[in-house]
Amino acid sequence: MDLTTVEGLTSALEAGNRRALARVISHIENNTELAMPLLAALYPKSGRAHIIGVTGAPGTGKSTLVNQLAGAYRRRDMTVGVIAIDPTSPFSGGALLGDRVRMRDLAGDPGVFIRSMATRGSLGGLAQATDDVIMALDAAGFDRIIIETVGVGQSEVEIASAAYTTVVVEAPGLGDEVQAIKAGILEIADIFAVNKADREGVDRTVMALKMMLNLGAPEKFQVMHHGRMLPVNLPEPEKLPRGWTPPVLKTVAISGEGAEALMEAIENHRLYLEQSGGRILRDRLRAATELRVILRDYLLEELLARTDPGELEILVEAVARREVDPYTAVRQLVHKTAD
Ligand SMILES: Nc1nc2c(ncn2[C@@H]2O[C@H](COP(=O)(O)OP(=O)(O)OP(=O)(O)O)[C@@H](O)[C@H]2O)c(=O)[nH]1
Ligand SMILES: [Mg+2]
Repeated sequence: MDLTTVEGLTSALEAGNRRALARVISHIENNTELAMPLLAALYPKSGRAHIIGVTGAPGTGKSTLVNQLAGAYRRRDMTVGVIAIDPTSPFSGGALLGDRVRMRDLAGDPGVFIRSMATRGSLGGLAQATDDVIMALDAAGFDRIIIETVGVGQSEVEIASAAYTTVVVEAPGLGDEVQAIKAGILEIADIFAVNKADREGVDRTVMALKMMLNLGAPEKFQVMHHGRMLPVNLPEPEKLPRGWTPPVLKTVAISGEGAEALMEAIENHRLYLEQSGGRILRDRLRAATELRVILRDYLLEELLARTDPGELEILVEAVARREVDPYTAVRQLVHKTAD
């Protein structure tokens, strides 16, 4: 099998060749010449996997829980791809692992593929590369794809838009419960896992979450998708499906307690999305966002390639000296290159 061509890589990847998959991912991450033709070849073969985001504050037990979740899916004979976006994750190797034995089991299992991605580089770049790697795993035939991200800053929101089901992991004893439960998390959570349920204070955390859910009563499927208005013709808000209340589950990732129930909750949410039309809606929202992002980057690149660097420099100078405002400068640039 020729793993140096698009055709060779694509057919090997589809046949379940893990080395081919790893190579495809490297091409995507390094944005090589093969990246775009590979993405084009693989895209029509994707769209089958259920994509699960797992996010939460540092150290809440996300990796340990993802481990258990992957194990639960394996016991149901489903294949699992894991992407850890977190430099300190045990998945990236070296770091301490909650349960080494289980992890070793997973690592030797051909039904599981684990890949970590570094958070370096721009957020937008990472989000796009992540979407592309998810797509490659999807095309490779994994039934479930789990993405772990640390919930600091915006990244969890970005990643949540790639997932169909977002699990937010909380842990007791993070101090003031209401503070630990970050604003905005209610809008992205489809399921809450209160991990480290073997520790004191777990019921208080569960209570606090349930209270916030009742108070906030967030409505999924609003036109504002993850806080952003999307440019797509959506059904009337009142016609949008409702009726998913995020369950709050207790888990003990180090023992595996609750992992099975968490998997079932994820599967329930998957069914809910399918039956309510939510999956189709999310696909459209994602396509709209993705197209806009790629279009923006593409147009910028094209325009800059056609622009004389000297001329750009002159404009930059003029704007810096306040001789021209940046809006007029942009219009000048665009119209000049359009001719
Ligand atoms: N007591 C207890 N400890 C746990 C549990 N789950 C995980 N831990 C421990 O918590 C620590 C952090 O676990 P990780 O799985 O690395 O947490 P994480 O959220 O992935 O951490 P980051 O990726 O660094 O944000 C480890 O020492 C785990 O063994 C649990 O259910 N109970
Ligand atoms: Mg981790």
